Order: sequence, then C-alpha cells, then structure tokens
Amino acid sequence: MAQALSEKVRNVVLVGQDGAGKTSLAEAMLHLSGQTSRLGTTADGKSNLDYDSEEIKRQFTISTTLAPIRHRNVKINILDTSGSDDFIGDTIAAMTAAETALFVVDVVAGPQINTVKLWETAGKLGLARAVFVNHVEREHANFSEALAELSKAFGSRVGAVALPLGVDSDFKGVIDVIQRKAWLGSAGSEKTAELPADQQSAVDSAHDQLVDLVVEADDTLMEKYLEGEALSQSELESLLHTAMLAGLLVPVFVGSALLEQGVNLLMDAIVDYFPQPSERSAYAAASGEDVTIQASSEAAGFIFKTISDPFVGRLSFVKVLGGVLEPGSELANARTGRKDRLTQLLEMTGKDTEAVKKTEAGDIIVLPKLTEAKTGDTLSASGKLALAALPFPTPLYPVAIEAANQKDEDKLGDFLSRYVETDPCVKLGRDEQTHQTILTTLGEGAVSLILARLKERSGIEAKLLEVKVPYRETIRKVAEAQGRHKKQTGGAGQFGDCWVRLEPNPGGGYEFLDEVVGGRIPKGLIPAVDKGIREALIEGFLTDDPFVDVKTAVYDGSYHPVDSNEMAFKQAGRLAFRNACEKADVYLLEPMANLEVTVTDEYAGTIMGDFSTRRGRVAGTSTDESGRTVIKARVPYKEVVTYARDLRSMTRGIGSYSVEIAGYEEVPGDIAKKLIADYQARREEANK
Ligand SMILES: Nc1nc2c(ncn2[C@@H]2O[C@H](COP(=O)(O)OP(=O)(O)O)[C@@H](O)[C@H]2O)c(=O)[nH]1
Ligand SMILES: [Mg+2]
Repeated sequence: MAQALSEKVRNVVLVGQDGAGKTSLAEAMLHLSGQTSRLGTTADGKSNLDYDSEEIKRQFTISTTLAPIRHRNVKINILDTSGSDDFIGDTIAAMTAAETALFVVDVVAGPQINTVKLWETAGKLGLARAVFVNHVEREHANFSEALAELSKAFGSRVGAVALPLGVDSDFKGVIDVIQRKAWLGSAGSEKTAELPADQQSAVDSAHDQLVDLVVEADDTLMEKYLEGEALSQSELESLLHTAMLAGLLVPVFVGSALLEQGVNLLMDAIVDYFPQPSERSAYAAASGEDVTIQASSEAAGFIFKTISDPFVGRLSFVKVLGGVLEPGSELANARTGRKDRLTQLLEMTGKDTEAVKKTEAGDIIVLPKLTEAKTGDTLSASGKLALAALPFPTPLYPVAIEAANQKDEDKLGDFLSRYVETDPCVKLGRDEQTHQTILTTLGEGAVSLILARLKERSGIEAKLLEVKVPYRETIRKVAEAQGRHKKQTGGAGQFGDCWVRLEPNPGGGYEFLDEVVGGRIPKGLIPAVDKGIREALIEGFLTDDPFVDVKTAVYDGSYHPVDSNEMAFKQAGRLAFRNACEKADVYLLEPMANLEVTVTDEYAGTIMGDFSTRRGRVAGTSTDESGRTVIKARVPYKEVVTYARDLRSMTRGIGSYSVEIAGYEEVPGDIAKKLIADYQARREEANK
C-alpha cells in the first residue's frame, strides 16, 4: 500500500468502557475500507487488533493498537485503546496523539463510569469529542433513551447526526441526518438509499436540533439562519467542523460494529468534518511554549508508546509534530541527546508492519530501534524540542514480588527492569529496610499481566507477598547505662568499657556527643563507641526495626593499655546502648500517609466512615471545581497499602486519590504488642 505524501490525515482515538465495542468498530472500519478481507472479531480471538495472547485470553484490549484506514483518500489513524483502569496510562498516552476522541457507548448500558472519566480526560487534553452508540441491534436497545443518558452525562452539546432505522430485532440500518438519506444492508454490503417517507419528520426534528447547536459557531451563518434562510450542505459541514473544534458540538453516531452498520456514515463524517491534526489544541513544550502541528516546522515528533517486539526489538510509536520524516532523516532525542538516523518507517496495523517511504506532520508512524528511546521522549532535527511530560496517572498500588524459585531472582530483576522501561505506569523499587522488591502499578489487573508476561517471556514464575511496613523504634525517656566488654582468649585480651546516656530527639535524627573528660577513654577509641551504637540502632531493640531520633552521649569509661582496641570499644558501645534501652522506654513508630480523596457527594460518608476503621483522622473536607468532595485524612500507611483497590471497590471506580508518606507516629499498644510477639516468634523459628 503506497502512501502518497499529499494524503490528508485524521487521528481518532476510540475510548470508553471495556465491552462497548471499540475494537469491533475498528475492525469494521478496516474491513469496510478493504484493508482486511475478513472481519476481525474479538469474541472468538480472531481480531487483528486484540492479537496479543493475553488479550485473547481476557477478551479485552490491554494495549493500544493502531489501525490506519484509507477512506476517500484520507488516512484515518484509528487508535484502539483499553477502557480498564489498570491500563489507562496507555489509553491516555494514545489520546495525546489524537485530535478527536470517539467515545464508543453500549446503547443498553449507556455511558458507564470509565467512559465518564475518560470524557473529562479528553476535555483536559483539549480533544474534540464524538460518540458512537453501538450494539443498536441488541435486545432492549432504545436510542432516544440512550441519547438522553448521553446528555445527562456529557451535557447539552450532544447532537445526533445519525438515527437508527428501527432498533432491537427491527434494526435495518441508519439514517444520515445531514444528508437526509438512509444506509441499508449489513456485513459489508451497506448501501445508501432514499430516506423512507415515515422517517421525514424524525429527521427534520433531529436536523433542526443539530443546526441549533452548531450555528453558534459562525456569526454570519447564524444571522442567515435566523433570517429564515436555509443553509447549504457545505455551509452545514463547515459549521459542524467549527462547532466540533469549539466544543459546541459532540456529534452522536449510531450503529452496530458487529454487523458493520452505521460505520460508512461515521467514516464519511471523519473525512468531511472531523478536525485535522494542525487544528488540535497546542501541545505544551517543557519550556512552556505552545507547539502546534505544522508541516513547515523542523522535523519532530514525540513517542507516545513503546513496545518491545520479540522479532524487531523496540518499536516507538511517534506522533509527527513537524516537517517530513523519511529513511535517512536524522533525529535527536532531547532527553538523552542521542541522535538516530532513521533506517525504516513502519506503518502498523495491529501487529503487522509495512515499510513506508515518507510521513509528514500530523501523522502517526512507528520507528524501530531508536537508541534509548522511551515513552514521552521528544525527537527533533535540532534535538532542542521537548514536550512537557505526558499526563500519566500515578501508580499507587504496591505489591512485593519475588521469584518463586530463588535461583531465578536475577532473571526476575532483569525482566522487571526491562518491563518498566516500556510502561510509564509501573514503578520498580527496593525497600532497603524490609529488603523487599516493590512493584507499584495502577491495579491488580496490571500485576497479573506482568506475571503472565514474565512466564511467557522468561519462562519463570514469581510470587506476590504482602508489602512489609518499615516500622521504626525510638525512646521515650532519658536513660544511662554501662557497656563493658571483656574477653580473655589465650593471648591478647579484649577490653572496652563505656557509659552512655540516651535522650529522645524528636525530629532530630541520630546524634552522638563525646563528653569524656580526663582521657578516661582515649580520643582515638571514641569513634568506635559511636560505630557500636550505630550498629545497635540498625539492629533494633523491641523488634528488628531500626531506631530514629535518639541523641546519645558517651561520658565515662575505662580502658586497658594492652587489651583495648577499636573492636572492643565498638562492642562496649553497642552493649551500653542496649543496656540503656532497658530503661529508656523504647516504643514502635509507624509511617503515616496523608491522603486526599476525591469522590462524588454520595460516597463522602462511606469514605469518611471507612477512615475510622483504618485508624485514620479526617483533617478536613472541601469541594473541588467540578463539585466533588475532597477529603483529607492522615492514616497509618499500613492501613492504606491496598487503598487503590479498596477505594475502587467502595466507590465503584468513581473515587480517585493522591497519597504522600509523611512522618512517623507511635504504634498503638495492642498493635505494637502483636508486632513484638510476631518478631519473637520469627526469631525463635530461625533459631530452631
Ligand atoms: N451484538 C453486538 N455485539 C457487539 C457489537 N460490537 C461489539 N460486540 C461484541 O461485544 C463484545 C465486546 O466487543 P469489543 O469490540 O471487544 O469491545 P471493546 O472492549 O470496547 O473493544 C464482543 O463480544 C463483540 O463481539 C455490536 O454492535 N453488536
Ligand atoms: Mg477493545
């Protein structure tokens, strides 16, 4: 398929709840435009777009795929995305590459929660929006009810540009409200037909509603319309275009992706009046300037997705921002400073690739084997252009992971560090205190995908463990004690003796003072006492959790001219600290989390009540600009490790939150007792 440079481009991202029919709609477009000879179907795993083994198994889209469709000499880059919260980072990144978000909505279910959330995201990204009401041949389908639901969820700017000709089992085709004609026939044989006489009045009324919505976009045409003059077809199309760009119109289409009905009308509309790449709201550069898509600018693009292909290696999905790219073009990565000479430009349809000779500003292209390129990087001829960071959600769901078989630890580490390179919504870390490897993702689905990929690609298995909380110990009282280390083993002995004082030092960390006078301990051996105390701090006293906020002083001691050395005084320091702890009233501290939860009003009570069961304190509530309740609370971190999952189930996905780990507070008595008992049991077990 040769690609003509003059070809015009539209980038449309399909978004919405899983199961609404996004992938099926993309498959229908591929089939109707002749790019595939057979309709791909997700239900039986025979999809060109949901080709991945895990997508086939789970029967929903995980990773964004591209489907470039040729329709009337325009290249429509369809981006088919996942609707799941667990994979929403990939979806948001794909949205940044498009001008229009097409929301696919199941006619029976209406706009569900994830669709509503993505609607807001599209607004924030400045995308034009449209809706495809799908599944219209299904039982209980009711288009006017669906339309009312859409207005309720998305506001008064939704306007039907298509109507179904019958619904449910009576569904025959769709009506084009603008052209006043019908599309009849299914499964690739859809043809235009005269508007049936009994549909005239329905079309008139839909047409009037639509014109009322769009005339606001143009003062001259508005005047003409108000004076009672009819608008021509091309005037109407130009109004639809400007109104979509201005957010004055959200055109609503209708049909059945499975029967491939209503899809030709949609493709025509994308070509006729959907925004063009250069009209998209500007991108922000890291420097704060606006970046619009222009063929006359230097060659540039940004990477919105990275996959690692088992055969080709790394593939970078690039939205071209400026100029022309062709094999031989040189691009520099603003983050790394690395230059790459492009060897190949690939057009991808699902997993299939085809080399192309050229691409220009506005298009989406896949570049193989870029050096050190990551999602979010900007490439340009000068290497100077850098876009602001893509608006990825913060992963908040941590799990501890280790290889099921200890010998595979290295392999697991390799796999995970490569995995996080391709997914900006997965973070990998190591807790130095608890010695756990922590994987933080957007949710359980993302974790189970990682485990499946690990098995598939590395042939090993991993197990998930509860995240251990890094507790601390500290003291409540001033205490003094002696540490005396004496050993006589054959020849030279060991002798160290010191007195230390401990004092609580809230917020001051660890301090060590030398108050020894009269050379009762030689100066050269004082640092050994400090070292010994530091060892004891790490060891812990009640449990194996380290100390914080203790001020110590060595103020007396004695030594032996032959047997005293660094080793002996380190031991003495350690012993003195531990002996003082017996009298210092040591207690346990736990890390605290400050949470800010945003929910719709109906859930506010549930969330606040839930905090009291988590030992949390609500610090205040407020209302955000969209009228939602924002609850601030301070809660022990232990109680909110799985909050990402819990909030989702408490609010059916509506709630969102941010969290900051800040400070330590005392562990309440009964919980501390249990932690100490658990530690002792573990120690006894280990000593057996
Ligand atoms: N009856 C009917 N089923 C559909 C239609 N579109 C999609 N489906 C089915 O709905 C399920 C989910 O479709 P899919 O395209 O994977 O949804 P996605 O998660 O939004 O990509 C699959 O079993 C499809 O075969 C439609 O218009 N009518
Ligand atoms: Mg899908």
